[in-house]
Amino acid sequence: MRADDRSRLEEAAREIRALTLDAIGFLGVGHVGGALSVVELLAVLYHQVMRVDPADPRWEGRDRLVLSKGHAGPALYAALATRGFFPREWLHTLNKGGTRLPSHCDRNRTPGVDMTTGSLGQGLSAAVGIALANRLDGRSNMVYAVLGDGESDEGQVWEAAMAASQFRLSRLVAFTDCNKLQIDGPTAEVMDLGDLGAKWAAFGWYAQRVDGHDVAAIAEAVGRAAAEGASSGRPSMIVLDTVKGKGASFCEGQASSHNMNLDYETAKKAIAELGFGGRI
Ligand SMILES: Cc1ncc(C[n+]2csc(CCOP(=O)(O)OP(=O)(O)O)c2C)c(N)n1
Repeated sequence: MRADDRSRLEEAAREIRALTLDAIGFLGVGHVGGALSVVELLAVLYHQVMRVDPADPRWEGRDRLVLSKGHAGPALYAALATRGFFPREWLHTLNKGGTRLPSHCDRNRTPGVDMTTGSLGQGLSAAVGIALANRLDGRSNMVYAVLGDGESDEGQVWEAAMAASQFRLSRLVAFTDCNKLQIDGPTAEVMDLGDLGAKWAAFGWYAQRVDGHDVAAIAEAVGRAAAEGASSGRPSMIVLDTVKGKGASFCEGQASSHNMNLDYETAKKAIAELGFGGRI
């Protein structure tokens, strides 16, 4: 990746992180940890990889994203706002009455949200369905899905994995946000997933594992996934090594960041630490 692209994407990620903290801090409560761990991924997808049109969010030719770990909605809203899907001011309506930005993703409420999610385990099945529909319609759109590592305890994830492989969904690229923590503590203690990459490979997927906070590594892995799909027909899984609460010193790496009270002063301090004090 060119140095200017890398710094542009890193800046986008910093801004998405700051806006996510601002939105949750303004509300006072939310899923801080699992939102902050997918920020670099969302920056790469919405500012580099995905074909989307913010002026026409339902454009049929767009690539789709299913944020299966729908509790990370605030990070997706921040990414969509930076891409111009809606005014940044909307972020201060997060999860308030009448909002178009509910805590969990709702495709009928938010411009740019492609699938309603929040009930964990279901998103990959939806992504499989979208990819099959694209094929029937003769479209070449890519479909992306983002799963949590804790979410991967759900059996439905593995049913969808088998279906994607069986139907050779070459334009499906999924990510696991492997932040090693879930609601009840360390993933390894709740339900040890072992070598996730090996598991996905055993289900017939092309599996990679990269640093989920390195924008260049993510973008290059997505490029390899697309090339592999075109040549072998296999769907792709990119396991992202991430840190829950990444970039917020008050909660980084802590299981308690999963869903926490966040007063606005603490949020603003963390935003200042990111270099955005007074700028958002
Ligand atoms: C079917 C279902 N069961 C339980 C929940 C409650 N829940 C929300 S987030 C979460 C933990 C998910 O862990 P992980 O996928 O690792 O998320 P992350 O750490 O990335 O936030 C749980 C159990 C849910 N949303 N859906």
